[in-house]
Order: sequence, then C-alpha cells, then structure tokens
Amino acid sequence: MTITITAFERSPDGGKGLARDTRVRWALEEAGRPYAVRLVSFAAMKEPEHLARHPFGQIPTYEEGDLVLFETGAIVLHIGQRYGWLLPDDHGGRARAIAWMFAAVNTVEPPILDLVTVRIFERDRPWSEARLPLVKDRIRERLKQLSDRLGDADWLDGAFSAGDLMMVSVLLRLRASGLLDEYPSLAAYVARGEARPAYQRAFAAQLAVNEPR
Ligand code: GTB
Repeated sequence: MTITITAFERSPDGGKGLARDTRVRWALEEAGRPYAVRLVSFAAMKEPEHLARHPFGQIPTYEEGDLVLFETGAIVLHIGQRYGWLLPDDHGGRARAIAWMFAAVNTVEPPILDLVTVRIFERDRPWSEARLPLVKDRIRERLKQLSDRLGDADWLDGAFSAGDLMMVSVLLRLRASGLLDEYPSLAAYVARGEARPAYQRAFAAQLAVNEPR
C-alpha cells in the first residue's frame, strides 16, 4: 500500500532536517518502507484539503490507504507497530520504548521549543533577554537527567528503538545553541543516531527538496 507523507514545499531551515517530516522519513527508512511525499506551501496547509488531514494545519501527515494520521509521535508509533523493527517484540521492551517516545515529545521537547519561542517568536519583546537564561537552565536540567540515565550505553533501553529515534530527533534541534555540547555523552548519542544509514537517507531526501536550486 502506498504511503504518502506531507512536508514543507520550502522548509524555513533550508534543509537542515529540523522540520518534523525528517523523523517520519527516518522511521520509514528504518522500517524499509518506500513512501511518496506531497509538498505543501504554508498557504496550502491552512486550506480545507490539508485541514482534513491535519486539524491544526501543519506538517507532517501520513496516509496509507484509508488511514490518515497526524502527530509525529503517533505516526512513528504506527510505523513501529505495523512494520516491526522500531519496537521490541517483548511487551516490556515495547512499553518502555513507547515511554521513551512520550518522554521525548512530552518531557524533553517542551523546554527546547521554549528556546525557539524566546529566540525567534519573542525576540523583540523587552523581557526576552531576561527569560533566556531560565529557559536554557530548564533545558540543561533535562539534558543532565537524560545524560545520567543514558550513562555509557549506546541507546536508551537496549537496542535502537523508536524511543531513540524520537529522542535524537528532538535533541537535534539543540545543536545550533551549543547546549548539546555541554553533555558529551548526549552529543555522541545524537551523532550515533545521525550516523545510521536510515537517518542519512531521510536527511538526504529532505535536503533534496530544500537545497537551493
Ligand atoms: N506536535 C506536532 C507533531 O509532532 O507532528 C507538531 C507539528 C509541527 O510543529 N509542524 C510544523 C508546522 O507545520 C513543522 S515542524 N508548522 C507550520 C505551522 O504551524 O503553520 C516544526 C519546525 C518548523 C521549522 C523548523 N525549522 O525551519 O528549523 C523546525 C521545526
């Protein structure tokens, strides 16, 4: 069955792989599933046709036969459940991998998104500079906790899983801030994720769309 995802016609990051279609592409590459991409403009995302796929007018979405999904956590979980590979077979391992997916989007990503908000959307506000150290310290707290838990391991819970895919994807957004480099084991963890052939293919595919022509 053909899988179709949506992605930015032109990503604001110019192809650095930070838009969330990259994590869906990565999951599909890990699972060995070919996929088609429907590119959408910012205007098209707010049109009824796209809103029928995504109630909040965002990318990415995922279509497979009659199934239409939004939310990257749900999409990656679906890919893991339907095609195996990204989720362990044993119940406990599977439940823990899913817990790490939730931790990535629910516990680690929010303070990282706050940084984007302060740096970009609230840049011109008078309190923006004063807020920045607080936001950075909240990120550091999460990174320290995550780094402590990872320890010397390659991945968060045994073999690479959808939990690592989501966590690495979330952490990648921090690279430009320099905060990731304060935690060398996490920087190495992210680098291990990026070195996976499936990630490389996903990155190249989104870059091909966004490279200056
Ligand atoms: N919780 C949803 C999910 O995980 O699927 C969030 C989806 C989301 O935020 N989508 C963004 C979007 O469509 C794109 S990924 N935004 C347009 C809108 O809301 O109108 C966020 C993103 C955008 C751009 C960069 N970048 O250029 O660096 C990075 C991340």
